Amino acid sequence: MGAGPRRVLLGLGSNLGDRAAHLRAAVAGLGDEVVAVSPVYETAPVGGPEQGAFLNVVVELRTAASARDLLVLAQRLEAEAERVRTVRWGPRTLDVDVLWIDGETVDQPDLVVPHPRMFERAFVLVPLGDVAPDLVPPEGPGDTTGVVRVGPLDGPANGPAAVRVVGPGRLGGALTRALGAAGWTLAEPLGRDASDVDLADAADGVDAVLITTPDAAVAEVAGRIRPDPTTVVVHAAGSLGLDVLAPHERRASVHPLVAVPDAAVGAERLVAGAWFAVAGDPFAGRVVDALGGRSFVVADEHRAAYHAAACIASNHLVALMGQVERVAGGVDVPLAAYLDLVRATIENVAALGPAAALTGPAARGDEATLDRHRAALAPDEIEAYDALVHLARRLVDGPPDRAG
Ligand code: GSY
Repeated sequence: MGAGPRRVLLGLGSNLGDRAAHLRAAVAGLGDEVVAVSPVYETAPVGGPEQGAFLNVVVELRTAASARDLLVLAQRLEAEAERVRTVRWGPRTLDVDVLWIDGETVDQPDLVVPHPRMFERAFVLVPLGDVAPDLVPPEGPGDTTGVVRVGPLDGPANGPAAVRVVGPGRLGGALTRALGAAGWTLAEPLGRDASDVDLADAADGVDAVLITTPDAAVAEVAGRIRPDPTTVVVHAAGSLGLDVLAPHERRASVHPLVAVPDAAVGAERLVAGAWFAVAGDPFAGRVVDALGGRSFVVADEHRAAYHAAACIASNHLVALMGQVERVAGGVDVPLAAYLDLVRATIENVAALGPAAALTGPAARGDEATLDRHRAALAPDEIEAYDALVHLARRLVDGPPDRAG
């Protein structure tokens, strides 16, 4: 005979795609046995590779389902969220853990209840404290750094928001299109030539103001918006910290690692699973979720280095292609002839990492070939050529010994 209904606690987490939507769908899939859902918390990832922040909730059920039934249900919900198990502990659309079943312990190869790590994890213990405080150890949830309350799962903090874009250039236009397509309300945008525009009321009647002006104008534009403690002021500048958004209380930044040649192409790329650097208010995560993107947090003190890497990945690569075009053009070979090579090389880097993807004379230490190249190059191409040979050698030699 099966057990009667008893209290069950499940831990749900998502850090891929529209995280709040995945959590909402999972809770809906649990049906009318759901008794309580904790608020949503945005939480720094624990374990696994570098990955974006999670949204976590704990759900309380009253159910007669067995422990095994619950595991099957959890796996069905994960499959419905199209979770793909590629990297162990890696990013996932949905993770459902059976945390606790009143009066029952299970110790089987694929199912251990209580969940063996639940009492070590603030991303479990904090939401658990909202729905089942009796299960939280008396000493509390421990270090809760990186666990930020977002709001109720079905509350306004997780649905489509109303935003105003200030500075509708290419990026502002792309964000306007992409967020509009995701069902967000876009208030009348305010021009990027801010000097003749009254920005004082920009925060009125919206959840957030997105400042997409050139970086140099962000602080000045933010300073002209009348602060409203309920409205988040967000910038999209890669190299700037949150300090430039003073005097606003709720500050965030959302920087897409996306090339935006124009608003239409940018909008397409923004919703194609793009990566975003985020910081500050959890509203940043809401923007990324609405776009179905992936995010990582970059603290103010690391912004400049993060942005330098973004420029190397994009602008410097373009500059290098300019050198390819000049050198090849000098012997009447078109740039187009090299582009499949470039694409395949990027694929190799993605699959193997830069060091293993490196081939060619610098990787082999073939000095005679490198000398032939130098002899063939125009004098004003040699400095850049040698700089890149130097970088290739660093990859071959491995990381420098920083101990000495
Ligand atoms: O074990 C659940 C999946 N998961 C999570 C999670 O849900 N939240 C956070 N913050 N980190 C995590 N690492 C893993 S694995």
